[in-house]
Amino acid sequence: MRWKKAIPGVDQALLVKDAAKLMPDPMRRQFLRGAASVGALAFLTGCDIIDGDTAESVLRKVSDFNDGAQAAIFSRTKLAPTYKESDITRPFPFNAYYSLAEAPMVDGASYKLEVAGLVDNKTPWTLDALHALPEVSQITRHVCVEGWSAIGSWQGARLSDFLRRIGADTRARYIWFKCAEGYTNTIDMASALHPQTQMSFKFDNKPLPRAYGFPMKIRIPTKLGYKNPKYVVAMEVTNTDKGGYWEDQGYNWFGGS
Ligand SMILES: Nc1nc2c(c(=O)[nH]1)N[C@H]1C(S)=C(S)[C@@H](COP(=O)(O)O)O[C@H]1N2
Ligand SMILES: [Mo]
Repeated sequence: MRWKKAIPGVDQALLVKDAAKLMPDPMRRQFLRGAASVGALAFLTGCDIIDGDTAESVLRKVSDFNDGAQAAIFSRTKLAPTYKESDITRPFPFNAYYSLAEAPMVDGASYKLEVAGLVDNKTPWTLDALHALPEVSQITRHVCVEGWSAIGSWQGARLSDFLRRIGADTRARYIWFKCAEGYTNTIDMASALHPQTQMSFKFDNKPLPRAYGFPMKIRIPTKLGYKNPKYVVAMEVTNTDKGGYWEDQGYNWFGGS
């Protein structure tokens, strides 16, 4: 794992434990129960602690973490920080539970996004129809629990716009996503309706490369990387928590704000 090299000479597990001690409850309990890692610390402090910080400065950042910052992270309505074009990490990392050579190769021409559950209109969506949705753009930080983060640029439709168009029952609790290779993910409705939650079709203003989830990924800058499903082929609006690939293996369900 890349993060083992993050801070030379510092035991990452001890650092994470020390940082947790500085956190107020219930944040501490939530953190320790869930994705307690250097990556999650980076997410919580809003800093890229991987790029050359000392253990001391990481701990200082956690202890400086005031009520305002916490409200920003745990509120589902506040916006994630945005960045400049020149901040984009190049090359942007690929990550999955397999190598890039094994990543799904989805055929855009025959692709149809399946829509199921508590929605008025279950007609599957072609890529052309999806691309006709009003476009929004964001440059935000993607944080992986494995201990790296990177700034990327994504363009696509607001997921909330899409949900309105299909007549989704937005009082439902969850949205479940299914990906081409079998990865799955459940998110809460408030996060789905967050203004920065995006159905992304482009990375850096170009069609989403295969590495980053062609033809569509769900980009949620208020959540950790594993809550951002790539190669999405189906979604279901539901009141049943159907879990997800990493959540089922013990990662924190919320994975962010
Ligand atoms: N379909 C699918 N989506 C996925 C994953 C995956 O393995 N399969 N990995 C998740 C994790 S842990 C991360 S960090 C990001 C990586 O996205 P990237 O390759 O665009 O950096 O995708 C997330 N979404
Ligand atoms: Mo990740």
